[in-house]
Amino acid sequence: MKFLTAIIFLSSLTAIFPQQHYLITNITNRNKISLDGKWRIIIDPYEVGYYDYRYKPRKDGYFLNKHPKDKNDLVEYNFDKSETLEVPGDWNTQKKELFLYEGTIWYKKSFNYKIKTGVRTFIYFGAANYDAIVYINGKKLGEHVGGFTPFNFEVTKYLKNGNNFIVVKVDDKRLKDGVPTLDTDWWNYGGLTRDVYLVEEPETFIQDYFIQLKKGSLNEISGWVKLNGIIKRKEIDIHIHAAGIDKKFETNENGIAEIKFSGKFKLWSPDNPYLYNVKIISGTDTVNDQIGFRSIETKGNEILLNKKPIFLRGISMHEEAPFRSGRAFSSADDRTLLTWAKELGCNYVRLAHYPYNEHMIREAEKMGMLLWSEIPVYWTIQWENPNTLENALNQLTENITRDKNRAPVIIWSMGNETPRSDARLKFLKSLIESARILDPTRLISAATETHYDRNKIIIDDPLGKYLDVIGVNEYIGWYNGKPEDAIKKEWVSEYNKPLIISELGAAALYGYHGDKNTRWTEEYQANVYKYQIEMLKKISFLRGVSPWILMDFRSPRRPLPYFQDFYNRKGLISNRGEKKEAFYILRDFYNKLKSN
Ligand code: GCB
Repeated sequence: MKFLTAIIFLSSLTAIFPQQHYLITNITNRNKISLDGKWRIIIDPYEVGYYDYRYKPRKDGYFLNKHPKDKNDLVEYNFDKSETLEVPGDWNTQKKELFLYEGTIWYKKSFNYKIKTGVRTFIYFGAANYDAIVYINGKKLGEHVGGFTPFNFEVTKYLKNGNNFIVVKVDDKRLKDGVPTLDTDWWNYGGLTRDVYLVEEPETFIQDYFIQLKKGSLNEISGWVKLNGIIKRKEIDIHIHAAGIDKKFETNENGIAEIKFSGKFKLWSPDNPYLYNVKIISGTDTVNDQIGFRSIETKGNEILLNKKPIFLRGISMHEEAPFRSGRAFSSADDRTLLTWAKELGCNYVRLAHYPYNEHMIREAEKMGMLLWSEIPVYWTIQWENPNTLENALNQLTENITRDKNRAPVIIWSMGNETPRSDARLKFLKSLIESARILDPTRLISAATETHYDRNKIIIDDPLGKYLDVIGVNEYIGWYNGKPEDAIKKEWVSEYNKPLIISELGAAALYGYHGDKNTRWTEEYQANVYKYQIEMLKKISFLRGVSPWILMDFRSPRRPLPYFQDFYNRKGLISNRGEKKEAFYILRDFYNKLKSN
């Protein structure tokens, strides 16, 4: 990219997403103080802490964290005498009475702070589902919408020496114009579901950067570094000791430096997930990151990783904690899930249907697991509503901003099973255009639906034209037809592009046995997998598959007593970690593919 093009590119980012340039990336390696642990909470189904009795926002809401001035003063709440919840963590699985709760809960945390000169402080939330309004010492910092992406606010001028308090109003009411909308097949886990930190930075600091191999190249790095602060023109040093790189660049008056250099890199791949320590220095700020370099492209029907064709042996996931069935929030949760995927023979995981915790991406990076990363544009959202589009764009931007330097992420998915219409196409096209500006190196996909003409399965969704890889969900043998129908199907595509079957599957209750025609038995599920595998082998343009799903997960759409009990049972592993028969069938298929 020529310098001028880089500037146009970077200013177009700022123009499209003016509010987006606030996110501090690489939180893993930042200088931070954890605010995890117990937070005081007030459950507020009527939002009394926010609205007065005329339903107008109150000036003296719960965010003031008031205490009576004297014995005559009326204050009808008290955080200090209230219950607590653990952060990170969803509220539904921490208290029985909150299991089905959807609404507002106020969180409060007090902490001691010592003001340091020359230090700017930010509060950073890994995620809050769904709408969060954040206050510090009674002052509003801002609001964030979207339950699965990080956000931060600067708090420097609001902090005091000694005791400070943060109040967050978290509301997880489902909304018709939201992203996702009212209807999903997963639990609406509410709360401060991910880590919360205070991040300390110098006056001018390295806020964000893009240091990746240029599309199609195995040795040229192309990207940028962005400073945040007053002294904008500065020198930037980039050291990659293990690759013998030591380069200097200069930022422009907007604090942005274009980065370009070549090197001989050991390439990151599932077989060799090699990470370089990349050190970025600017004045008094130094940021380290562990970055893997690899290329990802398509050519005709092929997906090329580091220029070589690859087949994605995958599995879909939800961000659901193994054994305890709540929102997963720790590296340990994520390692368990990824280890199961490895045992299954996977080199790839579909992180459905929303952005996961940064821990998941970092673990996959170390373990060598390729990833599909998605935003919750799910089923039927409001395609014609500009606010819904802005919301989706915002979530997409935050997801890409956070993970654009992470090697395992190879695909950005724009959504799942969205019904065909002109308005939907326009909506998704604008997401795709933005994704390509934000990250010109990765592949774009979406999980689409096909149409059936007797035994023909036809891939002709007009969205396909704008995707690099076509994702298709199909449930032959569960929602459609009989398991054995799968082998009669002939797949045809209007696009000369790689296909990933992004979902297939059937449900089974672990330990429930019977003949292969009996629903909910492990035998039924295994039989679906057997026929599906036979079908997959015959699709010449198939380059990956991520069956639904690694582990049983909670869903309000699944009330059938005994078999479901509010779990979607399509897991190859139960919510208690027990492997069903179909697990071994898929594992054998993957093992054979590996040895080919
Ligand atoms: C789908 C959806 C997924 C559901 C799954 C099911 O097509 O993409 O979110 O959970 O089917 O089990 O029905």
